[in-house]
Amino acid sequence: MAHNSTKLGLITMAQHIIEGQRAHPTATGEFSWLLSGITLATKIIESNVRRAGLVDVLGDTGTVNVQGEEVQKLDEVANEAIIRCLGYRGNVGIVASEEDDEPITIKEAGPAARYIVLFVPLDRSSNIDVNVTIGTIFSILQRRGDVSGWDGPTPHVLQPGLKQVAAGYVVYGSSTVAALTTGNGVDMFTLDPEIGAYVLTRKNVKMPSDGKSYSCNEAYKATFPEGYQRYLDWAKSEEAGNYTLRYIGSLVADFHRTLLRGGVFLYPPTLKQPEGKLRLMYEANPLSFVAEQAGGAAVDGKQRIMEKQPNSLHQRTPLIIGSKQEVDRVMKFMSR
Ligand code: P6P
Repeated sequence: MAHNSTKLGLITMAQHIIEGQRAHPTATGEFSWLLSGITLATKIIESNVRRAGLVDVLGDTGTVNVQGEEVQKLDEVANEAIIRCLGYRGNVGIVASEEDDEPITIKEAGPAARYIVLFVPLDRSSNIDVNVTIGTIFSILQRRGDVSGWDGPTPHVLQPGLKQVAAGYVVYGSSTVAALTTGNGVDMFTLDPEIGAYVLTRKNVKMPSDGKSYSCNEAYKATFPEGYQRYLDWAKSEEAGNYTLRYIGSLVADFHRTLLRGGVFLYPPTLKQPEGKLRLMYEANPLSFVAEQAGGAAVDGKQRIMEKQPNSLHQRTPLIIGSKQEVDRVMKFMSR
């Protein structure tokens, strides 16, 4: 093993993806080129996150986005970084951001328009003001082959999660970690600030099949549908035995912990948001792809998240995601 200071033993994300593509003779380097656009943008985001307070990126911009949320200065920095980095990749035809009302068409047709990238530039960015972990989420689709002509980006964007060709997230925590799936398991990469590269640190990550931990904002429990309330009451009962509650309020951070430690994350329907709060296309779908590739599960209380046919870019969904046994257990309380 080469001495750590030479770092010759390391495998970067780009190397790992290219090696993975060698297993697919039809694959071209363009997919790894696309992903390097995303990782470049997250390095720009990370450098701003790490210097928040030293550079003027804290606080809000005084504007409200399509979600009705106050746009934080870092939201704009992150959104701009991802759109610019993807715009120059030469193979991304459409980008769709949580921050923007409509998808942005970069290229309408041809090989340069092959990929569609949906993303949350900076999830729960308001947590940056109190130094709490935040994250970026991305989902990659391909243009539909069964749509002839061009009637705008929407028909190509509104595809179920099962059509994703890749998905992942970056969690800006005590270290900056990227989790990625291209449909052959989940790998994790840690950003090495000394060389500015994401280095492979966990291969073929598997979510524990169970876990006595639930992650949910119980402040809204009284307005959850009864099945969820029954599950939460059970989890606190002697019969369940020693469940813990862990909730950071950043979806990426709560999911990352659930992926590594097991347990279940729930964001049920509430009185205020009867469809749920989280967005199907660029939050639930990408994290569900990662969860399932790691052996976990993700449902909306009725059906598998990735089978849902989206009707609109920003539509919301209830989300129950985590260890297979824990998701199945929650679902049992739905049907009682
Ligand atoms: P609440 C961020 O706005 C977000 O959508 C997710 O990051 C997080 O899981 C959720 O909100 C938390 O919502 O209602 O508990 O503050």
